[in-house]
Amino acid sequence: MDEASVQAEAFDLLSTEAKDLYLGTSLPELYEIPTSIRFVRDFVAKNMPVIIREGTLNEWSAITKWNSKYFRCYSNAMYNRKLMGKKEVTVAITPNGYADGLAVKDAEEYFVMPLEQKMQMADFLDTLEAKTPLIHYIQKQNSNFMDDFSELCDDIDVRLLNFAAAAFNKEPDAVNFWMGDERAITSSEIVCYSNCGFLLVILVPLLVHKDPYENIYCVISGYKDFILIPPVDLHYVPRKKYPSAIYNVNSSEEIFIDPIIDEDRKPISVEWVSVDPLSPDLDKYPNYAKASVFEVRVNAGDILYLPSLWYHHVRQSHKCIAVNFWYDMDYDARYCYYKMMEKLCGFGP
Ligand SMILES: O=C(O)CCC(=O)C(=O)O
Repeated sequence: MDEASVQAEAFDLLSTEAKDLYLGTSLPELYEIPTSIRFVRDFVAKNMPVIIREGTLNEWSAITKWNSKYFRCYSNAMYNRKLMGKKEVTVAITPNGYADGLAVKDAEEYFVMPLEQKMQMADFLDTLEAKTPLIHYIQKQNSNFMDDFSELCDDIDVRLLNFAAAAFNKEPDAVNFWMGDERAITSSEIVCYSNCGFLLVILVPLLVHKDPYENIYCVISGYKDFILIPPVDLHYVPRKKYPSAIYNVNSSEEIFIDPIIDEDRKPISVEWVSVDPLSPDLDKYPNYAKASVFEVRVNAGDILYLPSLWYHHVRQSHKCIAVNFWYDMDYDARYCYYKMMEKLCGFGP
């Protein structure tokens, strides 16, 4: 057998063993907050997602309070404090809902990031209600909850998530607020490779991606539909380098794809997943059919534990509101094996 066939057989073995031994065919669900020991033992240690259902978050006042009317208020005499309506928040804007994703300019496929604009929360809500042609999504993954939405902090009692902080043995690196249009499909990835060989680390929202974070994802209103693929299947998920770009507006307020170039005017490239999980091209990527693909709806009041390095693709109901907590992953043996796998697949820098 030649080297490539041995390697393909080894990858298949990894995936079938994982499926048979621990992944199974559907994701586990719990109906109460686990102890941190149980959470570590049954899920974190196995790098296995779990959904905690039955309105686990119902004790957060956010569940009843957070809606357009509440967010539109800009002062509350009773508490003598400012509320959200006039607060400037950062909003991602795209023509197609893919903030980010692949888009074609002059017959070339680019990886395109969203246009980011600051606007008052009330104006953002107007765009959602009007379903404007340009798609608006609050999805800035820089711990935007702590800055743009600090007025809402009292509405979520983070002590409920003590089981996670104890399990990960750290506080979250970022707390992100998500609200947007049902046409938006966004998320984030943290690796970008410049063509000159330097590793640039930038935050770019992406279509299907994986994060170096343990993710505790809490849906407050509406629902989110996740498509999840485990990291042991990375060899079935094709990736490619694309020139990167960002949506921009011209003087006539028209949105266009603006390539991102380095100081030598060469395009900065980003490695990204080339398959669309909503309609995978199996003629082009037949191995993708062998991946374990889990689809799960996370409803208001539910928590999803999304372990580090799992590929994910996320859609949502209109005006869905969520908050998530990113805890830095442990860079342990599992991470080292993962990096080796990436190298064997020809991915990475
Ligand atoms: O809710 C979304 O749109 C994406 C969430 C996500 O990608 C993440 O939490 O890592």
